[in-house]
Amino acid sequence: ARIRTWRLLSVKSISTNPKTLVTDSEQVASSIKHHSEFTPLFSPEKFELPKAFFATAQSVRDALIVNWNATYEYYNRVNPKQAYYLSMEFLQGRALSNAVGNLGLTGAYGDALKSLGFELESVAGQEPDPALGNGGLGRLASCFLDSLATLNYPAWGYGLRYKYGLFKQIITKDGQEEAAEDWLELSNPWEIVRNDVSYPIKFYGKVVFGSDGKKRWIGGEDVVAVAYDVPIPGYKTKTTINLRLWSTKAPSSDFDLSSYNSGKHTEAAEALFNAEKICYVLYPGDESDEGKALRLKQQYTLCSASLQDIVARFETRSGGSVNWEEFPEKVAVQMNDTHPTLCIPELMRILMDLKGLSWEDAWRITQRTVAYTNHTVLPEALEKWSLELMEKLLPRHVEIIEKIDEELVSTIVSEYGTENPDLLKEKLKAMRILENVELPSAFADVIVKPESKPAIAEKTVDQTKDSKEDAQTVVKKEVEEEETAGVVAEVIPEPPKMVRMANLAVVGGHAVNGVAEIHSEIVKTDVFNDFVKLWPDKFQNKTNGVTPRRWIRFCNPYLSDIITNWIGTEDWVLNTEKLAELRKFADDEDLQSEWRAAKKKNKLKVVSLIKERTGYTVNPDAMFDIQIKRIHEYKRQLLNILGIVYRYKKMKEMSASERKKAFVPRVCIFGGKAFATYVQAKRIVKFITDVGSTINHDPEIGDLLKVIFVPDYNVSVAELLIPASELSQHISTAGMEASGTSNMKFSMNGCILIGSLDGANVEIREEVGEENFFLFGAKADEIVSLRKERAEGKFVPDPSFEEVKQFVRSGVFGSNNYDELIGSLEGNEGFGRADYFLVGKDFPSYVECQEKVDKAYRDQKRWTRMSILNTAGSSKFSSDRTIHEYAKDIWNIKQVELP
Ligand code: T68
Repeated sequence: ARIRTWRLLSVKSISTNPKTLVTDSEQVASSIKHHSEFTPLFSPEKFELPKAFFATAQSVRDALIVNWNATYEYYNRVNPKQAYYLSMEFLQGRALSNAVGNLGLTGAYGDALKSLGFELESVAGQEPDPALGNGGLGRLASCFLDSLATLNYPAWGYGLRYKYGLFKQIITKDGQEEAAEDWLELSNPWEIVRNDVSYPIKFYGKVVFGSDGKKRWIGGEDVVAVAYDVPIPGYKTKTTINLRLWSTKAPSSDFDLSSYNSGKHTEAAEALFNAEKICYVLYPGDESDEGKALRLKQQYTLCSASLQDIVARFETRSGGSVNWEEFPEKVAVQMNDTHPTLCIPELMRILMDLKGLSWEDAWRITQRTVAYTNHTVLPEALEKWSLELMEKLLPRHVEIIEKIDEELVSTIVSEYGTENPDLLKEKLKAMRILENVELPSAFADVIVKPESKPAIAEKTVDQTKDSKEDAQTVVKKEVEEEETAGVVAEVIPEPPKMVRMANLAVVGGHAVNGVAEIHSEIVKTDVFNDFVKLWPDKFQNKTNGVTPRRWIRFCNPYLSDIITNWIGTEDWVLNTEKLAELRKFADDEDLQSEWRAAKKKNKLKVVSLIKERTGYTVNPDAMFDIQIKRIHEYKRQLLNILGIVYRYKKMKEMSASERKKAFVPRVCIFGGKAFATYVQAKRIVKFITDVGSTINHDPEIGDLLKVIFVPDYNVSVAELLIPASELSQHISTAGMEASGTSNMKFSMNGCILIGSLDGANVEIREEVGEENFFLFGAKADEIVSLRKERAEGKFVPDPSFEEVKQFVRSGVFGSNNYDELIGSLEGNEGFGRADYFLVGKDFPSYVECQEKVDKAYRDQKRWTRMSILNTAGSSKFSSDRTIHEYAKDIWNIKQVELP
């Protein structure tokens, strides 16, 4: 009925009929003009770029809505099993070029805008980058949506509509500063608010028994989650799926009119603010208790609203007869990392408390429905929540989690028996969901109580929530804690009771997957090894992928045209296996020269970007050497910049002519945000920009070396940099990068990688051929013994490493002596663990490898061949392949093509 009403309305109110796709440029132009007038966001007298963007977007949105409605209507009719991808982050990037590209309307929109006096590219450039994500995990979610739509899989994404994105990064002489990213300031033309789709979300309160003897949760604070839908078009298909983002508001009764009228304006609106602030920012600071509670509220809002919506859809589509056993045959829920793990107790609560199912039935259904993707092996990045906080905020969920924990304890006890109490104790400690919590009473006498002090595990710093302190500070504190413990034992506080979300996700889900082969192996042999012994079949690998639409076809039209011409079809955009056909032309001189010309055009765009964003002028004929990713110690931007410093020192020791002979000119480009409270990462940013200021102004060096930090790295910046890259750096300490996805994007665009044997690098190297990949550094299985050697003082650093540190300390890069930064590589007194990320260990092999890079680059034929073979070997890394694997091995969903 809703669809019928909409059609009637649309015919009356829109000048061009949007029921059929508007495909010719005249109609497109009239639709754009129509929106500039009848969907106004700006005053009528002018028609400038910002207005052109919004009018164009609104016109494209009409087309998307037609397809969205058709898709929704069809799925309602055939009721297929549907996958739901729950993620706290979606890094969508700009939507306009992607949407017109997927609709096959780039030409029509380009011509239409021309007739109105605009260029499509400049209009598209007006769109703010929605920064609803922080890094690879969020971008992966967006690539998956593109593939799901393109491949006609019935699926939706669910996330939160943050009013402000992550943050805008400003680079000053003091390093990184953060400012609010007001991406919704001018409104978001892609979203469709569904005022009729909203759900109550409760917090706090208590659990009571209802008249039926069943438990009920009476909330103490109520908010409402409202749906905002973002249509996700597939490439060359009518299928348009949905990204449903929740925004929170107070129930309408919560505005206190009498307080307001008595002059207490702020108090009157308090409930409104309390509700709305849940969706203000991605990763609100969580140092304070309020901050922690807010983050937990965000996670619960995502889980609760999405599951209420999914359950409601299941009931509607079941018609009059709901059979809950069929729920897992209609619904697959994928949890993107542990952030949506509350899905497990929330689905249990809905099924038991609201739908009346027994514990056993609810548990079986929940387990069959949800699955968990792990994105990190760093122990401190595995999320934990304080039990105390959770008990206050979500009392009913804690009861459910306690029962799941109790059943797990029972499983562990029967698996390991009680004959060896030490072993049993160890396993319980490692595997339980509740940490530092007494055993459930039924098991109290089975073994002794848990230790009062947790063992000090090896720790590093990762990701966002755990990134407040750098590695040394963490260690220093641990040492201090240990010392204190020895002296006055009675002051040791009780260890905090925690809920381990990863353990809950593993226990509650039917599948657990890592995101690259090496990572999934580490997940099995290390992080979740104990669980693998219990449930070996749960564990899988799903190597990440990226969408070839955004990441080559649309961001690199020059190269795409060349590929299409040489392969003879544009099918490769959907069937990336066809890229392999380029192999046979890798030495063809015509292809090689076209290939280089495309690279040059892309480099010229980056020359302008760099000029505009940093003021520096760089030489487009130099090698573009790029490292773009979140700033993190394990990703080792420090290794890269120290390599550059070493190169600079060597240059300075030579005469001008020697220098020219010895080094290939390079523009070394960095981009990435450091989490606002991650001190060491911010030091690294500052150091890179300091090194840049010195080198870039050194007249002896000129075009031979430039160091650029592109501020405010985001998806749109990546879309410019990746096509222009010749060398890219993926140089994490082996075993620490789960997969990486930019490595795939670079390789696809004919960039050669320098990398450690880590994450998806391993598989990329296999696919493109080891001679087309610059490998260096320690292997994952050597890391533990290398760290031990380092800690025991047995490691003798290479003289080159001593030399580069000495050079930094000498003050060439300003008055700062970089004590903390360089100290972290040494394990001096007070600096805790020595060089945890093994920068010093890998430095000589990195420098040597960079020499090989220079040598290879001098031979442009060889280099171009390597470049072509990278693109040719990148077919595995399409997210289409990844999504087919999830669909088959985890979700059990089938493609549904619209008639
Ligand atoms: C990334 N993880 C992995 N995490 O680091 C990367 N974490 O290797 C992998 O390719 C990518 O996931 C996709 O699988 C992240 O991006 C986060 O952003 C994050 C955010 C909050 C808390 C923890």
